[in-house]
Amino acid sequence: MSYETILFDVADGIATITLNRPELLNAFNDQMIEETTHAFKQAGRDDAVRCVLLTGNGRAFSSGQDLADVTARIGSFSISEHLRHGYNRLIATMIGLEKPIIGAINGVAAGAGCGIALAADLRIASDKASFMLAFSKVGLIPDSGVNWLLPRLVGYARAYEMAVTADKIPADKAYEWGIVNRVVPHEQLLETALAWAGPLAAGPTLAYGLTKRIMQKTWDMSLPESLEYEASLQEIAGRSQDNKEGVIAFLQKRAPNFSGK
Ligand code: T3D
Repeated sequence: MSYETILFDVADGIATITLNRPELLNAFNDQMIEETTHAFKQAGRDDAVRCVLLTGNGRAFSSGQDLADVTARIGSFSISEHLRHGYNRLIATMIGLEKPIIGAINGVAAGAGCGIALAADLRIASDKASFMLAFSKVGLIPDSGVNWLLPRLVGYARAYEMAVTADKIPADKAYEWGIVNRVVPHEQLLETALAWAGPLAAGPTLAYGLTKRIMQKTWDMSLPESLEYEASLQEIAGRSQDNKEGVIAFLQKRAPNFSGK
């Protein structure tokens, strides 16, 4: 598939997806939702990709749903169907992708753009970035996974505050609240994100993926269930080439050469 609304590049084990409608602050139309979902699926299928970097072109990460598109549809349009066929598939694809996703948040992440930023596993924010649940400004509830992802990161009170005020949470506050892992000067964002992605792309991809799977599932489990699930996934990790290589490398006092398998 050739892309028109995003850029997609694979190098050194890292797939970089760049949201690319800068004149509209990377607002999502249907084509961009479709292409971004396709790119994440492609990154999942390609064994050469072991880490994904998601960022935005221009001064925003994403301003969320393209509101001009919404206006054009009034009358003949079901939001629930739009979510089911669009954002829900994108978020589920990101969450289900068993490779680390780094969000390099270059500017405002609003509405669905905020949900998509939150669906990354790690977030590095430029000091110009901000997070905004713009939904209530247009009379909507949060969607795109926000109601599942955000309270888990910041707790109910802060998540609800963000939803009802629609205030922009600047990068330093987002760091303090646990929304982002790092804040860096704007001009160092991509360089820092790539410096983080490099070692992840050379890491034990299978173990990283299983870790992502279990850390999402244990929210709904009791401790005994979680312990049992750990044991079953560790059985898989423990049979991997990377487990063997990691142990041998340790004993030989050298850096491991992980294959991701
Ligand atoms: O249909 C469904 O499935 C429902 C799903 C909904 C999910 C959602 O995402 S709902 C929330 C949608 N997003 C918003 O409500 C945010 C709207 N944008 C803003 O509030 C502001 O643009 C920002 C706070 C993000 C940034 O403000 P600022 O002052 O830095 O930029 P600006 O001047 O407002 O925007 C620059 C241009 O981008 C401007 O166009 P112009 O005047 O230069 O021709 C603006 O209209 C355009 N733009 C920004 N956001 C959107 C947009 N155009 C369409 N859709 C947008 N979301």
